[in-house]
Amino acid sequence: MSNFSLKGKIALVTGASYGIGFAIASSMAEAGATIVFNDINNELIEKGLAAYKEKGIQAHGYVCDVTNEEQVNATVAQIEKEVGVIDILVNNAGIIKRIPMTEMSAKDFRQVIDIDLNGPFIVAKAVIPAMIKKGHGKIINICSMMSELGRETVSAYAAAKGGLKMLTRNIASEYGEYNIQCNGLGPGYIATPQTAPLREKQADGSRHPFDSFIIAKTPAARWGTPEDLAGPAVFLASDASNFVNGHILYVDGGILAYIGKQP
Ligand code: NAP
Ligand code: GCO
Repeated sequence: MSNFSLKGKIALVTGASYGIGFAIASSMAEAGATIVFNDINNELIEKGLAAYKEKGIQAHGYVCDVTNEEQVNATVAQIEKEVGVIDILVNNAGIIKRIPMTEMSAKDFRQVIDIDLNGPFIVAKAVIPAMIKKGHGKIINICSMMSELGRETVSAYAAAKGGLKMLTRNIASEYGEYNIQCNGLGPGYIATPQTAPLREKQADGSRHPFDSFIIAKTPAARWGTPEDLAGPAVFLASDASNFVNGHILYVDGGILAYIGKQP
């Protein structure tokens, strides 16, 4: 179907030198888009560029911290000059800190909110004006199971991802009339460096208890892979989703549908 094609589109995927962002950007390139990504230092950009090249993708990489509004504005202006106007933005850059709430400093809490919630606000704000002028735009915010659920140690992350769900709905509400669709993509538990500590083998070689817990809590009975997000991301970036706005598409192997196994 031609309306799933991203041919001629320019996609900016934040924090996409590896992990979920890299897989999403690679799938968008496969669908025909030109890929632009950023990360926080040159080493990551070089690593990312090499990984894209290995897949036959000619990506454009920029050093830019999504929490720095001046840097983001300058980078978006540079991308518009060097590559073109951004048609698709994927707010993927994010961090997590797993600390019990009563032991967490306000500084750590703020840092998570800054990267995971203020970052998407700052980058979306920078790209929307040109999208309005161009007459269309797609913004995909990478949400989480924690946009809906809580669990011990992730208060800041859950607050940020819950906020990102509502920022998604608000961007859709505020800019839908300009033919801008803003949707969320909510990955379940995906095997990436971010979740590696939750999958570390125990000293006796057995599974980490959290690893076993996730397998039991997921009807698909496995962790997701970054590639599981590829098709849904291309859908939300393409004309096939032009009347889908303010929606959060959970790609979680069924976690949110499931009450869990009886112990
Ligand atoms: P990851 O492996 O840690 O990758 C995140 C990327 O964002 C890294 O390249 C990171 O760079 C970059 N980044 C961090 N802070 C940044 C900043 N201020 N400016 C620009 N880039 C920055 O994480 P992932 O698992 O692929 O996750 C990607 C997104 O999906 C995140 O928003 C995450 O919350 C979300 N998510 C992940 C899962 C999961 O199970 N893995 C599930 C749901 C949602 P550094 O290497 O320097 O940190
Ligand atoms: C955690 C996890 C998560 C996931 C993800 C779930 O510690 O519970 O890291 O929160 O990475 O966002 O969708």
